[in-house]
Amino acid sequence: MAVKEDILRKQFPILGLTVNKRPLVYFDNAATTQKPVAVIDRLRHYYESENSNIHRGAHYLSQLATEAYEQARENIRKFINAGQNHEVIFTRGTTESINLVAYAFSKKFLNPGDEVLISEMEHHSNIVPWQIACENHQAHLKIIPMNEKGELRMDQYRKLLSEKTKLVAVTHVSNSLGTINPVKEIIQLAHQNNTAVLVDGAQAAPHIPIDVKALDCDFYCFSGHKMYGPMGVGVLFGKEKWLEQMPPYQSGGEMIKEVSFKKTTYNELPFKFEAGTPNVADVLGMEKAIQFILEVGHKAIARHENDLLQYAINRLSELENIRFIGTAEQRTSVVSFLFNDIHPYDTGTILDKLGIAVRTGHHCAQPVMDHFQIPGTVRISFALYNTKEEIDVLVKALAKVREMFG
Ligand code: C6P
Repeated sequence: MAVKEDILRKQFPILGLTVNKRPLVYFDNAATTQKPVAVIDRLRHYYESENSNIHRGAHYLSQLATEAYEQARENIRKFINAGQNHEVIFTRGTTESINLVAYAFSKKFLNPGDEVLISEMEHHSNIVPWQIACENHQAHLKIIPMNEKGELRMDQYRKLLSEKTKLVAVTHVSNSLGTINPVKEIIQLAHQNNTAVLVDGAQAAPHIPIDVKALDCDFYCFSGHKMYGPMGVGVLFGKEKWLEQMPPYQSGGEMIKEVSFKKTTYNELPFKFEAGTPNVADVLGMEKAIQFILEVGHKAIARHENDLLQYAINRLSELENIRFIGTAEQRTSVVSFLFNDIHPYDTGTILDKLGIAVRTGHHCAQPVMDHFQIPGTVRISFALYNTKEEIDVLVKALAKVREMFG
């Protein structure tokens, strides 16, 4: 790591907790990461010294908060290498970002008989909005299948693309399998077919650099809380050419230019898609989280997390009767498994008694569970502050789980 492990961990106060009389081992980072002091302090500073509603305020605090909010937009634009500030829309998170596109893009561009293509490994947030959109516009939802390793079947993808395909929506990294999808190739193929692409980056943003220009994606979505930032805030990147043509998603204050009872005109980008008072504090917290990631460095993060992933796979493989779900060649930070025919929930409950936080169940990816014909998995997911010692603690704890369940 660019920063020493113990110094880095000290920046996350919650990691010092004991849970059930044991030092907390937090392996639920795909659900949400913990927050560094810098982010917590940023929120405090905002509410102590800057709090005000933004835009159109004549007073000092309003100008201060507006400047901070718009500077955050600029810094986040740089982080994802978007061309223009107004292509960065602040939302409540990935779910809202996808819903915005599913509603507004579909309203403008999806017609009866058209198709939307998603993959078998999507999170429910990138399935249900498209089901609803297809239902509303008499379009069809098509599914790119995956293989037994949990990799997308690109041969099938090529076959599914047709002149009817209006949009492809795929996850950059699978939350249940850890697979990193070849999104660049997916986008190139879609564009050759005149099809727009939305990338769900919820599980990518904390681990790999995002370059929306290099990807050439039409939309990219992520959440602050999965990348060391606050909950309740996220980003939708959208190419200007689409955002300009799409109708508003929500309406009210801020998104209008002029309102009369006869006719209302809409504000310019990005405000057209930011109705109501925005979540200023959490946008600033997310900006701080991004600064934190950049300070540690993407290379150092990747090196450390890949080390952890490899170490976890090796150590867990020493256990008898462990079945890994998701063994893609390209993967990051997630290990999903079943252990000794013990129900994942039981494994998770015993691990919790031993101070270890893991997630169990279908991980909001029920089609993935259906594919593998399982009820769910035990999922461990890493962040930059996890250690190999914690993996050793987990392996020991799993031996105890086996003793208890025979
Ligand atoms: N996955 C997990 O434990 P929100 O809730 O809007 O911040 O993110 C939704 C979402 C969308 N796409 C992917 C790939 C995701 O992993 C998630 C959230 C959490 O895996 C909660 S179920």
